[in-house]
Amino acid sequence: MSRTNHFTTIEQMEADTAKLRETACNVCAETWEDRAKAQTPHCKFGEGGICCRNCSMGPCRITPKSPRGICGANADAIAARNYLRSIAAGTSSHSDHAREILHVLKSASRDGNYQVRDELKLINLAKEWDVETEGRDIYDIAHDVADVGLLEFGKPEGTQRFLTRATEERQKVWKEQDIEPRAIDREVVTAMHMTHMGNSADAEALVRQGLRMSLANGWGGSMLGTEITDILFGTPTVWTTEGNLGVLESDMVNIIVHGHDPAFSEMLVTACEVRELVDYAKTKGAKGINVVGLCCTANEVAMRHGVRMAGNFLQQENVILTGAVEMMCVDIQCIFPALAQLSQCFHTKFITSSPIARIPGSTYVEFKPETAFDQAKQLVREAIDNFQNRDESKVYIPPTKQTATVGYPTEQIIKHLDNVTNSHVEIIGTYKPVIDTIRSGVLRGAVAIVGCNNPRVRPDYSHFEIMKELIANDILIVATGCAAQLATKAGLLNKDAKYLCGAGLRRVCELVDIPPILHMGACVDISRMMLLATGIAKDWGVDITQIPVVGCAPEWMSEKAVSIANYVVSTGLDVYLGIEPQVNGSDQMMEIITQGTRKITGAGYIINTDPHQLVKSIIEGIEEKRAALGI
Ligand code: BF8
Ligand code: SF4
Repeated sequence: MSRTNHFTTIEQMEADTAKLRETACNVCAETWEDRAKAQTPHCKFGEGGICCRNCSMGPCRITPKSPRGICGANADAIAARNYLRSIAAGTSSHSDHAREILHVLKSASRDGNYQVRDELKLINLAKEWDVETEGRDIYDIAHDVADVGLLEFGKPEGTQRFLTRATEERQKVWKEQDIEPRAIDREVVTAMHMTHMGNSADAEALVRQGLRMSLANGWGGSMLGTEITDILFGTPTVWTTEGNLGVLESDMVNIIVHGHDPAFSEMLVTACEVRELVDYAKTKGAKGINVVGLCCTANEVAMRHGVRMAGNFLQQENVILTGAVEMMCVDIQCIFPALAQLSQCFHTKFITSSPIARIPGSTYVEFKPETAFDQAKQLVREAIDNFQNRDESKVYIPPTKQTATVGYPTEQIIKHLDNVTNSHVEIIGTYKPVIDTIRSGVLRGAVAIVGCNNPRVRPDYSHFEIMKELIANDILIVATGCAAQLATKAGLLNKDAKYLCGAGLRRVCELVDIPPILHMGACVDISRMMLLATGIAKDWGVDITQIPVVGCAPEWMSEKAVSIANYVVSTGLDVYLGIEPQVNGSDQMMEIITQGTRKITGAGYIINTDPHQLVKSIIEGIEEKRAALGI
């Protein structure tokens, strides 16, 4: 039985989790709720960012009695160095992900495991990068494009190629402020060098490097990741799918793909469709193979194949706790090491696949582009063989799920706008229709809601409250990552969510035939949001800092999110945070991240851990931008 309402409340989601925690209790397993409790209260030095272990004279902790570390570094220096190191880790994660995808493009061939699916996007990128295209084989072009892309990581001279996609005003700001990112690896290495013992102690200089390095992510690594993934696997299109635990099937072989790198999950999804394997599943008593996604992988495969989504970050243990998962295959990032032990309480096979994410207790199958499809088929076969080991006495699948319309990269947004402007040739292919609705006040503005969920606040609650309030106030939302997953679980990606909107947004949803929250993909796809905001500013003819568009990460937790928040601020958009960055042990750092960056990039953070107050300040911020534009 499925339960599909207009939307699923947080209380319903929590009730499902409570049932699954009973299962955890029965199999003597712990979950993040238990560990979060055991970790509370959190270390105040860590929370404030004022514990330094950058050399072995320490660790040094800042207190009123000991305001300097042994070397003399104060709270400002230590908090800023720790903050910069977070941005370095986040930038590295997205960018290394992109590098892997570029290597996959390098290995692509007509008869190999990976092909070029979006030739037009490849040709356009080749032209943007001055790679010869005339009369050449598409794979020769692809390999040259991959080489040029790979050089973005280590080229000795010059800045990131994608910077020229930004508005002229942004390019000028980045140049004048000396935060134009050079090679991606260079920016990360510079950050690590700056934070080594005995180097920078100046908080502002450290934050400036954070801005520059984050741009190497948003307008470098992440943008590369998105572009090359589209070239290899196709630019996403609109799909109707479903989300939440109810997408697991009691009578099918359930295979979960979890992580971020689509090279792995794409192969598994394709393998699950192989006729011979589906038939094999039937010989084992299953009705078929049910492949579903978790976290950002879910976003990737939902947008390209309509694959259903089991949930977001803090749902990962719940999925195993259903007792109905034959295999969970993970690649990189945001994977709880706890999953290995938890899987052992059930029949679930837990497969790791990347040398970047090795987890004790997992079965490690290193995934290689040359053998990818055979490896994927072998894993699916093993999952099918495991179906007979399912212990029905441990199985409980909460029936809750919602339908969701997903897959709105910028190309799809433009296409939908074009559909309603067919008589006005001059605005075809532009954001002018949406600008007109913002100008006239039918829409007040737009908010990009991104990021994780986090036990520091009631998980998913902040997302839900903020989203409902924004759409009720005629503010369109674009979402990625685990925020988009919450919208999926809640039913807010359903076109019926228009009934929760103000009259203006509802009219837009009906006219353009969209839900009020547009699912733009995984966290690397926040680069798509940067291009969307850039396109709006260009078509409007104003600076990006002027448009009534902001970013919001209500429940962020990862270092990737710190890097993202910095590149969004560097791009000129304010970022509203529902979790405080770990720098509050330094008054100077709190001032820099909320005010100081405004003098550099024109934007900064607004922080409030109360979602109702946060959404109030978002709406006020949007109205202020409108007033400044005289609209
Ligand atoms: O990159 S939103 S918990 S899954 S970090 Fe992770 Fe956060 Fe989810 Fe995707 Ni993004
Ligand atoms: Fe202490 Fe300075 Fe070493 Fe940090 S770098 S641990 S503050 S002595």
